[in-house]
Amino acid sequence: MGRLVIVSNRVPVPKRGEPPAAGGLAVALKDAFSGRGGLWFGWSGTAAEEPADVVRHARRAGVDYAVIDLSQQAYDGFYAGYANSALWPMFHFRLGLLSYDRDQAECYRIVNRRYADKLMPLLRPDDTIWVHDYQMIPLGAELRARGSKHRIGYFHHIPFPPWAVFSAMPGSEELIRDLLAYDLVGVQTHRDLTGLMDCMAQGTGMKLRAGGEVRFRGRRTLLRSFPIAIATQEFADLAAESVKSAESQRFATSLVGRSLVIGAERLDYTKGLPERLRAFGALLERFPEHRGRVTYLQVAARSREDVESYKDLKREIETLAGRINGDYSDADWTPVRYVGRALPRGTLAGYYRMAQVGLVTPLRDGMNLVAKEYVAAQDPENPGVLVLSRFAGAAESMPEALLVNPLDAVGMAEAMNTALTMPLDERRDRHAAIFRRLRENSVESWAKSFLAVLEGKDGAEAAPSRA
Ligand code: GDG
Repeated sequence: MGRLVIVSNRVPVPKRGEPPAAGGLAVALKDAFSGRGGLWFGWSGTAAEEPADVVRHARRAGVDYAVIDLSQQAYDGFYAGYANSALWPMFHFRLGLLSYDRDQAECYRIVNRRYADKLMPLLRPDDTIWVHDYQMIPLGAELRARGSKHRIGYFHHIPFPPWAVFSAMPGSEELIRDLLAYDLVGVQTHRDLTGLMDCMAQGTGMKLRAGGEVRFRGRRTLLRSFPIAIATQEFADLAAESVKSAESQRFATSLVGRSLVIGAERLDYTKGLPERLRAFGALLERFPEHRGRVTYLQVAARSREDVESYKDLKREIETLAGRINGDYSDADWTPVRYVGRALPRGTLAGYYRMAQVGLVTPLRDGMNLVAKEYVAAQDPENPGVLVLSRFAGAAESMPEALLVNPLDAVGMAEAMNTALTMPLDERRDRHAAIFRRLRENSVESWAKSFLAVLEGKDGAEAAPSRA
């Protein structure tokens, strides 16, 4: 078996003497490398005025890590520009926030070309290449243009809208052709797969074959959904341990017997934070019995602060939180506690376990791992209730959560009230059903099933055709 080569925008290069990264792709792909070794390639996370044109290496447990810097100009155009000001809003159905600039789009392509130039000499003929996410869509085509005959797969972590939305993007046909350079394109959910197939059919004018297969210029591309998972038991153990810490105990004391409602995410307009705050305000207005009895902790980790729409969002959230606190606080009770930075993973896990209600209410989300982590963190004997947006990919596999439309503040307030007053038996039943499903779908099997299809080893599929 050849090596596995992962390409992602950020590379979790392990630092000497530090434990491996605790979250994200590093956990998901930990086992995918074992037994075959590999290479993880991508951006260093550094934008320099004069980027060193060298690929920096580290090697750990059979895996080479290779990263390159970006120039400040490339970073602005590629990352803050086209990827996060045009692709990100479009893929999340937010055409009103889509800001397209031809130079930035060109910069995105130049960066992907540079990645292909730097990656190509590092490849061996029998490598399997797995490219991650929207920052890298053209990479497969760029590698093919340089003669790559490898199996190359692409996984799209964020939603995939139908053609009616996708085609609003200038250059949409080109993006579809880029995807056709891959042997396998994976998305998170059935809903995303429907969007992807619609874009493939309408963007190329071709008919799709049964089973999600496109043939274009002698190449076959498979289209599949692979819902991403978490390391459920590990997270459950982390939460159970963390809740015993002095820090968690201090937090519990500060709640003085009040119920805790929690939300935690990157500060991003797709996550529905203003809508959620308004809904919490509606809860206090319409269900006055909760006044003085519920505390809502919102953790909002900073993200993409150099993108304009994110700055506006921060101001809006601070204003809303301030207004609710102004309207309802007492001398000894603050309804909204707002932490505007990331908390350590263990701390967060403990707080999830202490919360009677987990609010995960994005306007759109590929999957949303917080929804899964919140359920994993609960005490099965006395679990909290997940209030989940129907627009999160996670909703497809969590029908026992209280599903809400985040645009309906009163509906969300009602769901919060239902969650806060739900009898123990019902909470246990709902939790047990979701928890069982989380354990059945491990993060290891997510990576394995993607690679099995890509490498033609899933039994049902023949190996993807070569160009
Ligand atoms: C993209 C897609 C898809 C959050 N706040 C803190 C913190 N987090 C951690 C969470 C979770 C991770 O960050 C966020 O993952 P999500 O899935 O919720 O969201 P995105 O970052 O938007 O991820 C998404 C995902 O890719 C994977 O495919 O599910 O739909 O948008 O693990 O716990 N971690 C720490 N402190 C925080 O304050 N330590």
